[in-house]
Amino acid sequence: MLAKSEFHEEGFELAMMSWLPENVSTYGGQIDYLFYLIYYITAAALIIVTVLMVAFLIVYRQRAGRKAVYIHGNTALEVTWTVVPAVILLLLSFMSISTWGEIKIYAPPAEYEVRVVGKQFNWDVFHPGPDGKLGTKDDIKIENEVHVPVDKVVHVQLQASDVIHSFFVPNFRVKQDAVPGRNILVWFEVTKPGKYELPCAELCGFGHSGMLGWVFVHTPEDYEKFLKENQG
Ligand SMILES: [Cu+2]
Repeated sequence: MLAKSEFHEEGFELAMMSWLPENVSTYGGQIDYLFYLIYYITAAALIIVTVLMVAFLIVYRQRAGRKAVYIHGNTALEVTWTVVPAVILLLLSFMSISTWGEIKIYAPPAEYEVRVVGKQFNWDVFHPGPDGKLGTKDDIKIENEVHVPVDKVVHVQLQASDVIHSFFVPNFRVKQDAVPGRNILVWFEVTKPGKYELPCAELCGFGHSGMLGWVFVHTPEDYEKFLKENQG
């Protein structure tokens, strides 16, 4: 298993030739690492299988005077092509477990908290008001806009009021279903201020394709400004 620091090695960043949206979250590198690892393994398998198939088609094609031979299989070959993919799959599972645990199970303590409720066809977002606490009278409710500070652990209490939606922020490498009747914790820490797309990634009805929100990641000064502008 690779140490975490290796995820950010320069050589690796170059080798990825990323065509994914820019990663701006602390754990995005680990997701991308696994994504590209699986991508390159499957690409290699595709190339090997295709080349062999074409080669066998040509080499063993029907020709005058050549008789087909009956063979009963090859134990060594069969063991190899069973064991090698099994070992690769096991390795991938073990490598994914720690990343999955870090993102989905062991969230670091919240430094900022919002509540996001998916409904047909909007995101209702509740921010803590001037008292800094979520779930109080001065909460700031905005449709389709999530405002969070940069470099802080953000907890999202994810809910849905009608059908299943999916909270998807490609730049953060975050995707989580919002399920009616459940409160699901999503967390992230963003390293770069900006405005990032938040589409609903679960077909949730006729207005699904228009269900688009934005996550605004603020510097501390910008966040103060947002608070002032939205008081009361
Ligand atoms: Cu939706």
